[in-house]
Amino acid sequence: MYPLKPSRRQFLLGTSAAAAAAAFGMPGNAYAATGSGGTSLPPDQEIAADVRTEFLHAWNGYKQFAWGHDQVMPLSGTYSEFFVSGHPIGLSIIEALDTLYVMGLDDELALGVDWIKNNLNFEIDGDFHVFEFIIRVLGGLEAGYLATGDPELLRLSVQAGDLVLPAFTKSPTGMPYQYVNLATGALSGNTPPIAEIGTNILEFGLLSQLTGDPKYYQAAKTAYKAVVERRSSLDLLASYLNIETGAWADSTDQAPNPPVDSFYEYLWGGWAMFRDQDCLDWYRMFTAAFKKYLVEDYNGYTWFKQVDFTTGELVSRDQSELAAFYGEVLAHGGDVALGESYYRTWANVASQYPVLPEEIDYTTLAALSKGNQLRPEYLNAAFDLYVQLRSDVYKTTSYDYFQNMKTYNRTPHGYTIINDVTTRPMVQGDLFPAYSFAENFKYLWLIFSNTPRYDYKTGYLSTEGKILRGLRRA
Ligand code: DMJ
Repeated sequence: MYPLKPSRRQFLLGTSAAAAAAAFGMPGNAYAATGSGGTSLPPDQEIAADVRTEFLHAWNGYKQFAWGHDQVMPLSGTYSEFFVSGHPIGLSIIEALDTLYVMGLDDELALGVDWIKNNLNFEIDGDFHVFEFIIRVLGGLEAGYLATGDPELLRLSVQAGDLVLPAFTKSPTGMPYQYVNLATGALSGNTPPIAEIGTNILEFGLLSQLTGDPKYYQAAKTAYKAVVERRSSLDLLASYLNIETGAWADSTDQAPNPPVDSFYEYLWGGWAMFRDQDCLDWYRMFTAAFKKYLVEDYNGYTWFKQVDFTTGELVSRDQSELAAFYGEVLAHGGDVALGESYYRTWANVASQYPVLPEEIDYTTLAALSKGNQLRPEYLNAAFDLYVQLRSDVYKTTSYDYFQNMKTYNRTPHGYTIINDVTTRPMVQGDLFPAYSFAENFKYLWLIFSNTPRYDYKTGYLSTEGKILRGLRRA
């Protein structure tokens, strides 16, 4: 239990809104505009109970309209498949396993595991996206295994890993193809972004640990190394590589935005989970280059500009909401002030858009892409920064995020995406992305519940919110 200090309100609002805004690095009344209203938060356990209730609201919508399918469409009461149209793999169930566990929803977890054991079949003649399959399916099954100890989940994890491993081992460079047909093994897609090449060392590394077979870890490491070797003399990387020729397909370094974001996140992860010295050295090398060429102070806030990776010349000043997680990685890596500063940047954007737009022009904060796919990244950063630093400000901003979710994303049958966050009322879309079962509610729950089922000191989560270390068996 991490009780809120009586001084919380003072910390955020102080004797005047301006003083508090200054403490948080924001102009004027920016914070009050987030909807916190200046009131103290309810007790942690009350918030946690509410989070679980709202998670169940989303889960029950999925059970009612989409059980066994990949994703629920809660407005129309229908469903859609994520990987291959017409071929469900129960993705939302796989993504939810460890969330159900840490929330103590053991009956629901048992239902989910039962469905997987009786129905999950990877014999599908269709192209599966290797990166998404690894972070969502392999990671989800592994976390489900760690939560339950059920050997069938380990068997399925191994099967999942073996299905995508040839995307790496049959590539001439060791960098993975983008798609694999699960029934035929056919590989396709030869120019992935580097996030798709590097975001696998956690899931593959864990699989090597669980099986004692190093081949998964080695494949991930080979792929990582192949990208790092192609860095420019400035220690910068572009975004897309041809994995057959090894040639870059573009010239822009856009870290930590997609589609390169988790490439850098997993370098830190390779060190944090496996004490891989190369990963740490590479992480430090790229972070130093970011600080030199990408990081800039613009209108009083910290941003990452996009530059030519060979010259360092400015390309653009856009920022994706998906980059908002990066403050927690920086803090993990020892750059706490920079990480907190980048978080404050996004808190300021959140003070102007209660649901963040997918992409902004950071010179004006104008929304370049006005939707929001129920994105968890800003909350992901708050969770990790809170666990690292125990500063109440991350609880308060998370609470605001939760209240805004309830205000804008809630529907009678669950939660849904927003097609336009700039209108009032906001325009809702019709999808509950499966990752929100793995991420949004889990981060909120872990922040406020202080659950004994998670070890806050040693825990480590994947880019998809899967708890790959730190689950404590009940
Ligand atoms: C998730 O699938 C993961 O967080 C991934 O790393 C990037 N984006 C989505 C959620 O926005």
